[in-house]
Order: sequence, then C-alpha cells, then structure tokens
Amino acid sequence: MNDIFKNLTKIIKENNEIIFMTHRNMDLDGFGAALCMNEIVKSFGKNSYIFINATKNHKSVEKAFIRLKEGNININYINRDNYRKLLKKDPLLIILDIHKPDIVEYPKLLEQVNKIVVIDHHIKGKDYIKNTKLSYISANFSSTNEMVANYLKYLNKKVSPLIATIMLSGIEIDTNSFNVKTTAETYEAAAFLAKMGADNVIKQELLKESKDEFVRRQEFVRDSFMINRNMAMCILDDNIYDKEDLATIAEELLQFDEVEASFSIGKLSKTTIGVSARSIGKINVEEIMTQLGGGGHITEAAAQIKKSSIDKVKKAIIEIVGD
Ligand SMILES: [Mn+2]
Repeated sequence: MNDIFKNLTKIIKENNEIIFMTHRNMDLDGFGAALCMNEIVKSFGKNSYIFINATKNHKSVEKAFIRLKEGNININYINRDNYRKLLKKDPLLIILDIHKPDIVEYPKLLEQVNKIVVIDHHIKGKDYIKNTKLSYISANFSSTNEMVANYLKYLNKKVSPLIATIMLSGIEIDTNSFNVKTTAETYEAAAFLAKMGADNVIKQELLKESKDEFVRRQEFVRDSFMINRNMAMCILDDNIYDKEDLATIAEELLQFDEVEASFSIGKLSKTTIGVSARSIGKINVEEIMTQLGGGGHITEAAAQIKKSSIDKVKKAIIEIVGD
C-alpha cells in the first residue's frame, strides 16, 4: 500500500491541474473521496476540480453541497458544460469509486485526457479503464473513503470535520451501516475520521431519507417472499425506480434468516424491467443475471430486460433457479 501511495504522490506532484470524477449518480462514497483527495492535492499547491452532474444528484449529495457552502469550504466544481477550457492545460484525471469506463459521470472525458489514475474498491470486472498511470483497484476495502482515508493517514494530513463527516457517511452507506464488507481496517478508518471531528449528528442528517421513502421500501420488503429454500424476491409496484432503489432493497433482503441470495424486480422505464441481485457469497448471482442478459459479480449483479414485464422476469428467474 505504501508503494502505491508513494507512486500516487509522485504522479500528483508531476501535475498542476487535477480533476476528480466518480460514477454516474455520485454518492457520498464517491463524493467524500473526491473531497478528501481535493484537499490533499490542494495541500500540494495544485489546482483541483471536482467534476459533477450540474443538474441531478442524490439528495444526500445535495445536502452535502449545501453544508460545504455554509461552511465556506471552497470547491471548484466543474461539469460537462464548462470543463473544456481545462483540457489545454493537460490535466490529470483521477477516477474514484468506479473503474468501468462507461459508468463514470462523463465517459467522454476519459478520451480527452492523457493521464488517468483510478482508485476504486469494487471487485475488478472485465471492463475497466485502461492505459492508466496508476490503477489502485482493491475489493479488500469497504469503500473508496476507506482507501483515501488510508492515504490521508500515510501523508500525515487532515481534512476539516465536515469533510471527515461526509467521508464517514460514505463508509456507512457502502457498508450498510458497518454490516457488510467491514473489516478491522474499516473501523480504524472510521475512528481516524471520528478523531478528525466527524460529526454523528450531521452524518445522520446527510443520510436521512424521507419517511415516505422509508415506509414505502419497508412495504416492499414486507411483501417479499422466498422463491426457494434460500432465495428471496421482492417485486416493486408499477412506478419507475432507479437501479439504486432496486439494489438497496436486494441488499436489505440479505439480512434475513435463510436468505443467501436476493432479487428485486421493478420498472426502470416504461419498457425496461430491472433486476438487482445480491448474494452473501455462496450463490453466484452473476451466473443467474447473465442468463437474463445482465452481468456483475458473484455477490452483486443486475440485469435490464427490454420490452418485458415484471411478471415475465419474475417467472424467468424462478425458472432459472428452480424451486
Ligand atoms: Mn463506493
């Protein structure tokens, strides 16, 4: 790890303009990591920018934007409408919390820069950003915030309490409140952030959702059912949902007795049905999703089925896994 951090520092020091970008629909893990890295590179005297979606963001991220503004923490946000002027300065692009090229916030930017670094905690897939100066992809970490907190520690630097709070919120989201992917090192990173002043009350405020959303999701979970001995399924209603909504529900189902794999099915658009599949590790949900034209990893996979119905997809999954 120290060799990687040494190399990362060298690469940062060779550059003057540094852009951070995460995945589409940026969450607090991606954003917290970008904020931490933004502070680090600024401390090296570099110009730093965070590439965001100017129009639509997670509610928790919007809340963080407001908090940062109120706290007079200045950040250079850029977006697809105004980033081009930076290109002639030959910026370094650091991609955080994602390594698949087509899911970054703005894939076109990958083609327009000469130097890319990737830092991500997801299980490395077949499709990844190539020709990088440095690629630090390791599923040994709960979150990208855990990885960059280690970098901060290595550098013996600090971030402000608010940024530490946002980083801790990111770890909390990615570990489902320290329930999954959590190791001794994860708690150490959390303690490190708490010592920097991460605030539990503000963290909870960032992570709060509307009561309606919560109740709605619990209704879906309540109505979920076992499709065989060890697999649970949840069917959403006829409204249109985000892939993240499906993923959250599939993850929630895993916490129940007997459930070793879970599926949530809902509409992603009028004509597209989405499935999110999760497994605690024994069942390979990637194999199941591949049969529906999707993909992923052993424990996390998904599929999108065009011109189908929730009922047809439900039957197809039951067919594949058997009773
Ligand atoms: Mn993450």
